Amino acid sequence: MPVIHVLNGPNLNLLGAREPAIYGTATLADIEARLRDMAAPMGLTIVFRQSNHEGDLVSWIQEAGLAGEPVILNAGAYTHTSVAIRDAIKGSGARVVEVHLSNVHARDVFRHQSHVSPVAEGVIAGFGAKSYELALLALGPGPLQNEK
Ligand code: CA2
Repeated sequence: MPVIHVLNGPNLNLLGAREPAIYGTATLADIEARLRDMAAPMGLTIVFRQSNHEGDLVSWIQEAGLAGEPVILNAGAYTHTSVAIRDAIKGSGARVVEVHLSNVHARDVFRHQSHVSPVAEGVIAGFGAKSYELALLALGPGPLQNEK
């Protein structure tokens, strides 16, 4: 069964517990369960991971990219700082949809810059947990997939 990696960066393990006004009330476990429910009838397997360590994300992106498996990536704050994550995407040829729960462009100026966006296939931000669902729809099978 085709695999989609869902990779989550620093502090996203706190989802649901703090700052619900910005990030919503869904926990990361809720998001994982929802994606697995959506993926099954699409014939897709989800590998869902979170780490607070940049190197873990670099290794997981390489693993996915070298296997030819696409990635839904919320790199958290590393989005705005990590050249290593950008290089991992570019270097491994990973197909990436960048996601954010919040609309980063409506927030602090330092969140407006992304090292991921220039090497991502697309970006979805601002829809809370639904951002992940939209990313899965973008990558999954469907009548629109080859129209770009
Ligand atoms: O909106 C997003 O998804 C972000 O990637 C979340 C990151 C932030 O640094 C990015 O600019 C935008 C922060 C994730 C931290 O998540 C928390 C959740 C609950 C409580 C505290 C942090």
